[in-house]
Amino acid sequence: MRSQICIIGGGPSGLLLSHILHQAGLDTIVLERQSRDHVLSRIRAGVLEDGTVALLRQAGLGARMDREGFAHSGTYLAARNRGFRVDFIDLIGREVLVYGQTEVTADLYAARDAAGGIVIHNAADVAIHDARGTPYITYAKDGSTHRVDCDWVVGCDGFHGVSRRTIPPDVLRSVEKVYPFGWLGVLSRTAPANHELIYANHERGFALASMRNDRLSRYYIQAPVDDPVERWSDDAFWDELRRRLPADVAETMETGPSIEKSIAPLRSFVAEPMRWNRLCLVGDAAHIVPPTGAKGLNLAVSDVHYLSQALIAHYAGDDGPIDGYSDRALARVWKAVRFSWWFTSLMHRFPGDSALFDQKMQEAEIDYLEHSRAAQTALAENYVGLPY
Ligand code: RFL
Ligand code: PHB
Repeated sequence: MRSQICIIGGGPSGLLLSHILHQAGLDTIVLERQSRDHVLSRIRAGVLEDGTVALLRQAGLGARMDREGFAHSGTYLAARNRGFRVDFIDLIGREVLVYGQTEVTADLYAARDAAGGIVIHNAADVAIHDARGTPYITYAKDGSTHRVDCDWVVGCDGFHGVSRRTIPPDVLRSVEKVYPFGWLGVLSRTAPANHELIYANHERGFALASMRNDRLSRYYIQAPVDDPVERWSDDAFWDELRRRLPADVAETMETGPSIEKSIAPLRSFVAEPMRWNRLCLVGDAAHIVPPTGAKGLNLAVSDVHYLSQALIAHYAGDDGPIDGYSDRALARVWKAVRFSWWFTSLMHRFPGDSALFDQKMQEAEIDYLEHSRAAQTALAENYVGLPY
């Protein structure tokens, strides 16, 4: 097989890139290790920046999102069981949309199907060859090895994928911070605790009240990353969540059986550069942020924006944008890494000797945020999303 661009990974990055390039008349093949059902069953992000929403609409992917997504013009921050609202519209005149990554991915698959796009699932042992010259990819499926020749390889294969590892270690520089805790997440068919998200700082640890729709809630609590999920009964989860949320919310919130429960580690990670010869990296393949700022999926979308423009320019005879892709994408990535690190540091309990001092500093900063329009504006700008 031959394709101008071979995309490894059929998550949101790979599918969106494939879709936008197709609309510009470029041909792509997407190779995905998992089945489609597996990709669509992963519960992940829930909050879309306004720039992400605009890009999805522009790519013709806005119909169901605009019908079923929920515009949130603010969010709540809480400390010591008391919350206050940060009003995005009042502060910066922009807002976010609550629409799950699962739904974005389903819309992308529907759009690729309608356009006759090629997405090969259950592709095992994907390997990248000759990325320095004329690249080709090999993969195994149905008992035989297949080959795709291409001009460009794009690694959209997430943190554990093969693409980043193909770049020689003397070229790639990785920077990483692993946080000493994880997030225990629960999805339940219950009404959301509040009409907007609540990010809660508490002496027992962070908690987040989020949602997917009127009858589907998503909650997280900070927990030891090596806690076995089975140790957390539903009752234990709800009791701990209620202890950490604002008192008025905890008293009235609906609880019920969990339909998904998992623990995710928290890390900040950036690999530079995001291009090596004919191989480019996009999304989680190049960078990871802790979920506190809701930035991961949104960064994947901004990478797709820069790279799609760059590849379109390349095929029109202009190599300036593709030569600048890595620097351009990373400039935005680092700012989101900073915001996610800051918000994580502000809201979580860190083990260690200075725990009480750290807690006092957090409470003072949250108090400052409550009463300073300047501080709230900085939060709102970053949360709703920096410009492309
Ligand atoms: P993905 O989604 O990981 O997709 C990569 C795809 O590549 C496939 N793959 C391979 N295919 C072929 N060969 C190989 N060798 C392969 N190795 C892997 C995988 O099967 C997969 O299908 O990366 P992508 O597309 O870059 O998208 C990134 C986002 O998924 C991620 O950043 C977000 O989910 C992060 N995230 C959040 N982001 C937000 O913007 N807002 C949020 O509110 C938010 N909340 C979250 C999150 C991530 C979480 N977890 C579980 C880590 C909440 C959580 C709990
Ligand atoms: C979610 O709803 O899954 C979610 C929302 C906001 C975050 C992280 C996750 O910051």
